Amino acid sequence: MDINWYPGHMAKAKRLLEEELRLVDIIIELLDARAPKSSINPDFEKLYRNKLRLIVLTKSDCADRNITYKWLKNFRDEGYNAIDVNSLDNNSMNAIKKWINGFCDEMRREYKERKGINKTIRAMVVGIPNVGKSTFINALSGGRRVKVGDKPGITKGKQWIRVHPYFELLDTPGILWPKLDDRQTALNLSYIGSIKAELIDFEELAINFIDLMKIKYPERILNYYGLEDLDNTSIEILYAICKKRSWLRSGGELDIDKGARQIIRDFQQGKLGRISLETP
Ligand SMILES: Nc1nc2c(ncn2[C@@H]2O[C@H](COP(=O)(O)OP(=O)(O)OP(=O)(O)O)[C@@H](O)[C@H]2O)c(=O)[nH]1
Ligand SMILES: [Mg+2]
Repeated sequence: MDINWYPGHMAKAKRLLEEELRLVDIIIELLDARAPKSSINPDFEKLYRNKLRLIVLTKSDCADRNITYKWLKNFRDEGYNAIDVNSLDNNSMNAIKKWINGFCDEMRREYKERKGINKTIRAMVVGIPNVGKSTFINALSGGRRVKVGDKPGITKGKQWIRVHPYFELLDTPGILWPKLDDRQTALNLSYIGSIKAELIDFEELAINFIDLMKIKYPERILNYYGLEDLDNTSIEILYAICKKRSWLRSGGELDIDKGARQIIRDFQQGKLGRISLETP
C-alpha cells in the first residue's frame, strides 16, 4: 500500500508538541491494544527522552485479552510503566486514575521536599490518530471536555484540561511519522482507522485483512459472515461475503468497494470479536 500519511498539518502538530514539551512532567503515550507495536511513533523516542513516560494500551475491550497481557509484560520487561484501558468503562477508568495519581503524588511529594512548592503536574497525552486520546481525557476528567470521533484527525490543536487543582492534561492532535517503510505496519494502521479513509484502497485492504484472519482468527469470519469454508483465495472470499450480504450496486452487480469498507468497519466496531493484529 502506498500511502502519503504525513500531510502538512502533522508536521505542524509535531512542532506544537515540541514547544509544549518543556511545560510537561509526564508523557502519557497511548497505543492501540490491537496493534501496540505498529502504533508506536518512532519519532517520539528521541522527543521524550528525560521525561517520565507512561504507556497506556487503549481499546483493550477490542483486543485479545491474553495477547494484551503479553504486550504489557513485554513493555514492563523493557522498563516501561504500562497498563491497558477501556476508556468507555468506569471500572477500567478507576484503575487508571489510581495508577496515574500514584505517579503524580510521588512527583508532587518530591517537589515539596526539594523545593518547598505545591507543584501542578502537567501530563501530555500523545499518540497516533484515532487511538482514543480525547476519549481518554474526557473519561479521566469526567465529562465531555474535548471533541471525539470515530475517524482520524478530530483534534486539531492543543487543549489543556484541568482534572483537579494540581493535575492538568494536554490533548494533542494524532501524529504519524513521515516514512512508513514496513508494509504490515501500514496495513495495521489502516485496519485500526488511524489513516484517513480517503487515502485507502479498501478492496486491497480488505483482501489483506481476510488473509490475516485466515491465519489468526479463521472461525471469526466463517461464523460472522456465514461462510462454509475458507478454502478459496481472499479475493474470492471477499466476493462471497458481498454476495451473502447482498451488497449490490444499482445495476445488480456486486458492490465490492462497499463490502470491503464494511468488513473493515465490522472489525473496527468489534463485530468480529476481540482481535489482536500482532503479538510481541
Ligand atoms: N471500544 C473502545 N473505543 C474507544 C476507546 N477509546 C476511544 N474509543 C473510540 O475511538 C474513537 C476515537 O476516539 P478519539 O478520542 O476521538 O481519538 P483521538 O486519539 O483523540 O483521535 P484524533 O484526535 O483524531 O487524533 C471514538 O469513536 C471513541 O469512541 C476504548 O477504550 N474502547
Ligand atoms: Mg482527539
